Amino acid sequence: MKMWSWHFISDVHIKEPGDDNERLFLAFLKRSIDEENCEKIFLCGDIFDLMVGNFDEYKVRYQTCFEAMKKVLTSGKDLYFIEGNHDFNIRDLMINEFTKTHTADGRFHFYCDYIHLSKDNMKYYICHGDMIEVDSDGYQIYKKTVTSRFMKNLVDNVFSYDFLETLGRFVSKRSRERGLKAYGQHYNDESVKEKFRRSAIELSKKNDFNVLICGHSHVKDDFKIKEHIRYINNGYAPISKSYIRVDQTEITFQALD
Ligand SMILES: [Mn+2]
Repeated sequence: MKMWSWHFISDVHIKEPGDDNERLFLAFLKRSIDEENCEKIFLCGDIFDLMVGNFDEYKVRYQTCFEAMKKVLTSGKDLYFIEGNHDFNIRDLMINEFTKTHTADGRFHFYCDYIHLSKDNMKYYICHGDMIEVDSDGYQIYKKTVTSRFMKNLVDNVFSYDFLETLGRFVSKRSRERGLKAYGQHYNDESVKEKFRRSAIELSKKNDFNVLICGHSHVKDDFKIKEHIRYINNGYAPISKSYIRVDQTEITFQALD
């Protein structure tokens, strides 16, 4: 049997070029590229702390990250990008960068919502996590609004990059302050963990999968929903300093330093 592995990371929240979070992300990509058996690399949302709208300025600002992501493709591996709630409305930016202007041979895959994949008789449901969270009706309405066609047009054609940068930093700071109160400072809050387990259970009632891999909660978890159904969350990457590795025999957290 051919050896293979898939690597997953989310919630790195890179705030600026050269910060520790970017270093963590680059270490993840390098490790994945260097592992010969690694076939697919999944970026499951909130890789960037703020990336909204199809602005070329992001390619300049995060040039190192974009180059490293290209390297994944030139090394012959598949790269999957799922939008998070901090990096969204960027489909055109990503598709242009990794599909049209680059010889990616169909290895770059972009998703706004979730991915369903099967391998060796196992079914995987992969997403950021915000859209599966239970008891979040207000958030779902907000998400529908900010990702609507109207808002996308507004962002791309009316707002400027500088204006969005300023607004984004303000909103992001506010949501972090609220997040800290709601989710606890140490990212291992039991009530958040319990809520996401509940969300995973609900999702498993309506969708057929063996493994759910997501992020968003910032709480690391590995939970057996029932026989042959499992929920895995890598948590907030700068704290967990790990990524998820799946291969033909097991699913593990791998340390990153
Ligand atoms: Mn998130």
